[in-house]
Amino acid sequence: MSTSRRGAFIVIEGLDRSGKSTQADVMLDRLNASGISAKLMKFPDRTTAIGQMINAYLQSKADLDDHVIHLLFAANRWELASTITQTLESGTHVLCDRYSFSGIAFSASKSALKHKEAIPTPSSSDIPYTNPNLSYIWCRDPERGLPAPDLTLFLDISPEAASARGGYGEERYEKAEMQARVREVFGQIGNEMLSHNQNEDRSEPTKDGAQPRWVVIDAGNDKTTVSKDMWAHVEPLIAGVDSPIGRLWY
Ligand code: FDM
Ligand code: MG
Repeated sequence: MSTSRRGAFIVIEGLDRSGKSTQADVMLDRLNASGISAKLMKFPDRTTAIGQMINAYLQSKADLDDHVIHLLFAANRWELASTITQTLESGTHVLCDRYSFSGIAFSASKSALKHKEAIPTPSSSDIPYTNPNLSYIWCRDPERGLPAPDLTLFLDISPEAASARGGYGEERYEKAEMQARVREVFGQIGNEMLSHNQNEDRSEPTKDGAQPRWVVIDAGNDKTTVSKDMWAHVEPLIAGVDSPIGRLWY
């Protein structure tokens, strides 16, 4: 890659059991096998002090207020934001297994579950808050300003197909009803990202315009098909990116 180009920031999102981690490994191997420098990251990163608090919460060894755990997930990204930026600027691609979109989707859908209300939407009814607990906007705000992915691959799978892959595990959130809610909020985030893409006034982060920033991949297909579908969107980025690193929701 030429020295003026930075690495691409590629995020893989999706429900539990959609194949994110498997596909991230496949992609990393493929890039490395071609001599392309890429680093794999994952959120939550459970190795930091904040990550250990998140881990205890997910394993039900600790109880935390819903707002607190939401902010810890966001803080876990902020503590690694400079690593992401520096890695990209050094010309290395960053592949990331989950990011801010999981942060919003899981917290906002938890609120919807708890209150048995419709999924909170980023509409005017949100300001002033009609749903003060973990509204979509409240959940999104701590993520504002984080490095923006150049591409997000959303691995879409129905909760039924996901649970047929061997059932959910023991961690918090690994329940069919929650997953169905999470998928709805992910759909809403996708719509918001896509409408943002179509705003012609935006100058960053991709200049060529050909690369949509949020792509839905049918993760119900076999592993090889999913890898191939994902690669078609990643390939245009492997030569590096010219434009500066964007920031989320600015
Ligand atoms: N999760 C993940 C969140 O609730 N918020 C976040 O910001 C992130 C990154 O944590 F249920 C949820 C999603 C999942 C759980 O994730 C653990 P992994 O990928 O299974 O480790
Ligand atoms: Mg999990």
